[in-house]
Amino acid sequence: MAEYQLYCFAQSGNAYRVALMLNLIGVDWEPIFVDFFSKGVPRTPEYREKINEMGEVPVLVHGDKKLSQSGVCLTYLADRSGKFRAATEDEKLEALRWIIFDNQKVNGFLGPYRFLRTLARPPGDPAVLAFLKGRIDNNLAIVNKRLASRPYMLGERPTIADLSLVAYLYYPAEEFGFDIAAEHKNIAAWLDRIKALPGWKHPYELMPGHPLPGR
Ligand SMILES: N[C@@H](CCC(=O)N[C@@H](CS)C(=O)NCC(=O)O)C(=O)O
Repeated sequence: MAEYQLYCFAQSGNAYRVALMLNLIGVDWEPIFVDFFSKGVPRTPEYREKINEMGEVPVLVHGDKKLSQSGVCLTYLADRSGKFRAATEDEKLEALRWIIFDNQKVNGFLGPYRFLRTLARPPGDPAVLAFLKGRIDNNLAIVNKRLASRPYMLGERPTIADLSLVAYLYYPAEEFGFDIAAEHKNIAAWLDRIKALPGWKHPYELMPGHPLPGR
């Protein structure tokens, strides 16, 4: 058994944050496939009882520790490995600030938007999609502006704030119906910088479950 296990599935950008971090820090890890699309596993009482009472992936298992919320998992891995860590107290607070903004407003809207537009059967209500798209454009512009004057979210080096914010940003543009990198040039350059880090892999390479059967 690998040192770390990650409950995940390929389409989950929330899980990708942690899968990517595990790969970038070069630890021994393995994915445990959670069948969300055909079996709704995270919604089952068994999953909530045994794996995560919040009914979500990712869940990171390390020895007798079982962690959920990608921001918590990233913090744990950064503290243990010393990599992608926010170093000073100010930097830690700054990383947390961006992780919360990301979870709620950047990928927190982008994930449901892509799900409702492309993956849900039946697809979501157009009015809901229009609301989400408006918020996404606004919030990606905030990140793009931030990246105009620094290579990474906190400054000169990549941290867990960056690894949180890339959650859904490498998935194909067709899945969103718009091209994030083409519309936000600083985000595009930043995504390329992160992609060049040793150990980077695409979410569909890192986590099981792609392509979805019958799609
Ligand atoms: N803030 C959480 C979000 C986790 C989350 O929403 N995960 C989705 C998959 S992408 C999930 O498990 N959803 C279960 C459901 O909708 O029932 C994190 O960052 O870990």
